[in-house]
Amino acid sequence: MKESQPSAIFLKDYTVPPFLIDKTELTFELDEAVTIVTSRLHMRRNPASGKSTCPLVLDGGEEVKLVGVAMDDYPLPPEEYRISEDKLIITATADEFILTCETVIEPQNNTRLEGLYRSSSMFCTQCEAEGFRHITYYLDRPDVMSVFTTTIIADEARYPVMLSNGNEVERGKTDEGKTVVVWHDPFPKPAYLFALVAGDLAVKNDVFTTQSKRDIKLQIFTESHNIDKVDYAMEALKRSMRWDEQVYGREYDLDIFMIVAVDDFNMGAMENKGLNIFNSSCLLASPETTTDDSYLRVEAIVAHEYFHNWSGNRVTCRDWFQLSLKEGFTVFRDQTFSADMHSETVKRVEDVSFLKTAQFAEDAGPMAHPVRPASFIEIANFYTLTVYEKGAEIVRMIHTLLGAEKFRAGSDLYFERHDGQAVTCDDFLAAMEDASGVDLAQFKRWYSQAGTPIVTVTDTFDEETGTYRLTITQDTPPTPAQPTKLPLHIPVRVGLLDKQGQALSSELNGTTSEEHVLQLTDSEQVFEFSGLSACPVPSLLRGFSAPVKLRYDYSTSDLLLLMSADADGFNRWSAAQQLAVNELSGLIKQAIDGQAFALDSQLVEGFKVLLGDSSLDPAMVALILSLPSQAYLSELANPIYPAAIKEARQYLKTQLANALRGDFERVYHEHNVQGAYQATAKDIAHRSLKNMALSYWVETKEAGAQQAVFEQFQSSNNMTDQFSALSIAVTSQHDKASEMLAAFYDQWQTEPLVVNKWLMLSASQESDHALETVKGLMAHPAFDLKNPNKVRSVLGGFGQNVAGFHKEDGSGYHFLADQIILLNKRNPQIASRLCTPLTRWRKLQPELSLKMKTELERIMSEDLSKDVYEVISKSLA
Ligand code: B3K
Ligand code: ZN
Repeated sequence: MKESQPSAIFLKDYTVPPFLIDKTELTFELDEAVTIVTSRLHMRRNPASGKSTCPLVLDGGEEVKLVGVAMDDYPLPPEEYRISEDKLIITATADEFILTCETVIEPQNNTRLEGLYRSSSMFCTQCEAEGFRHITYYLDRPDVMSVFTTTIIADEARYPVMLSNGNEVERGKTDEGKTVVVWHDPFPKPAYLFALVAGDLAVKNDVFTTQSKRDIKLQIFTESHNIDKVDYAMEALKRSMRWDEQVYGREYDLDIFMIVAVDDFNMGAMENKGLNIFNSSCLLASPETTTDDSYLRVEAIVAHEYFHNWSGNRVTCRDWFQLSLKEGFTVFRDQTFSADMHSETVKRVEDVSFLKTAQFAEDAGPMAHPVRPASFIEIANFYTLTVYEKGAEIVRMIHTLLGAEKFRAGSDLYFERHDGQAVTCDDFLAAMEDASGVDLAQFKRWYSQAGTPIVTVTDTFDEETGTYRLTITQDTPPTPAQPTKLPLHIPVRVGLLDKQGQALSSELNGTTSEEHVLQLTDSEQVFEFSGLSACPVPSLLRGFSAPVKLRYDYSTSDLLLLMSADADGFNRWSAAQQLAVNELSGLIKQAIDGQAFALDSQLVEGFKVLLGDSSLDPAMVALILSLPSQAYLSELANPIYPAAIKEARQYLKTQLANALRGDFERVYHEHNVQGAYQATAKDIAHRSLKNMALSYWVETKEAGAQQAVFEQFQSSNNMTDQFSALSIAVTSQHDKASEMLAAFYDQWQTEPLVVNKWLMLSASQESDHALETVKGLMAHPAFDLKNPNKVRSVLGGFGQNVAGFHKEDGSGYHFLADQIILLNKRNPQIASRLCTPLTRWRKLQPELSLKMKTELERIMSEDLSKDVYEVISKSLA
């Protein structure tokens, strides 16, 4: 352990920057050995700061070597500046001046993948949140916005493509014959949106004509062997540009929009102004190599990054505590876009299912934090499901409370009022309030209060008056640093059904309707619905109108009714999930207690009706049939018995398979899409139901089903079907599973993105020697510790491997801890992400919990990066 540990910074300590940078001129001399970066910063004291004498303190990384520094072109003598760890401090400055710094970096040795680094044979950057300081000294904070001009000097033969933000304004040669390209971005931006790319890249060109009839040049760059896989992303980009005009009235501003795909990237993609950089796994797509899920992901991420051009770039964050200002809003925008492109209900189910599994778990763990955190040690740790997904839920609730029209007026006002500014979540809410007249004062607490509220509903019916009363309470459990909670403003969308499943109209507060939005603002409230002739079945929290845990004592018959008849598609799924959860809870308990399994047959009946109803959207049927995941059941459990959960799920799946074997076989054949692959909602829906049916049918162990899996694996013309067959074979322990895995690798070994899927699946294969398998994968030629996608595939796959990861002797935890220690210094962001499964230790069954804790303590005794230190220390606190 280090002598002094990293400390936290606090939102309450925010002060405006003492200096501003009006113009930033950068020159990069790119070379394999060293890269020289020269900056000319046109600076002045910030009149708003009120500090007229303070020194100038610039951020830098420890690896940035300062060669020279000059003020208004006069070199500064050593006594006028000093370097202290990661800061360059200049003692005295004028009120306005040009600061020149010459610095040297070694991008080829940058394994953190923050700042300027190499991926394959190219140079690329990642600056959000605080990567720019690893390039040169700067005021690396989002409220310092500057107009950037970037000159790139490099050898044309190796780097024929040289890109930065904005427009290319000049191209020429140096005396030594190197190529010089100058880019200028007229829109002031914080350094986190800076980007540079240089390499030997292929390009796909296109044009988009905006609503005001401006032609925008669109370019997607990849290494040449991938350029045949960008057509889908290009079409998705054009759909996004049109959608943002139509739904938000937002037109693109520059004359050119570029995207570059790189193989080595810490996360999905980055919205740099005019030059988005993508993890190739989130951009490339072809029918043979890409699954339906990945197609949809490419579309959603292309849209997300594009939408940031307004929600993030034109209007940015004042400080990193406000991260959800741009991320929550942009996730909401991309979710709505995907819903509009495909099926609204399917999209909502997928998003909510993810939120309830992963964000709820985060909210219940040691890293729980508000959507606008009050403090952090390392901001990179706060690109979380809470900031992104719960942040999007907050924006969705505002949309529900205001209605579509007023919400649009609010977003128009927000963009108009704050264009070119760095602002706060409060500014966003103020625009929404001012444009709508809706009071969001209490609602604001959603930004500052962590934890998932529990909303409990009870009801009574008065036969005489025909009045139905819902009593609703809310309670948010304590989270780290927030022991007590205040009531939130929670919109609860409710409909009522009669016992035949017909929608009922009722009156609430003078409004008669089949659906009401209840405004829950107190810790307990009563809502009275009148005009009813019998006690209804309530359909609560329709569309998941708030990110809460709903408790209502539904009978099995109520759930079956909602599942088959509710007007709200989302709640049909939700009822089915609840039925399955109820069933599984009993089975898990039986597994823990070592009792024989006993199954209630109601779910079988429900599923039978579902499988026989050809009027339903096959994608919805597939979602309803997919049993609650191991991860979701773990989130619900306390303590978690991983093996019991797995056993119970497996038992239920097999029982359903045996009871409905004929239905699954029939549905499998009925939904077998023929013809050329298309990533359309319709075809995706059929494939998802077909493969869901196959995953059940195979559990019967019938020869026909085994054969169907093998044939589908061998003869599919698309990756969705081939990979589904392979996953089904691995999960169901098909006789040929190992043979198929080997064949799959042979077939796809030259396609890294497919190999990553193979790594993930191989690492997740349950067996007593899973750990040896994973160690073998890490020694495999296809593995590369420097590549985050590969690390995520193998260790992510292993994390889902119950037999391997949760082995009783603790060897799975020990192994993961070893990898975290190994990556801690090389790539702190990835190391920190790998800690997530270990943060759940307090909820695990006692024997496993202790073993996990031991590993956390072992990691804690190392010399840790800020990233890993924060997660581990908070987990042990
Ligand atoms: N804004 C980036 C995330 C950057 C993460 C840095 N650790 C991608 C996105 O959310 O669009
Ligand atoms: Zn984003």
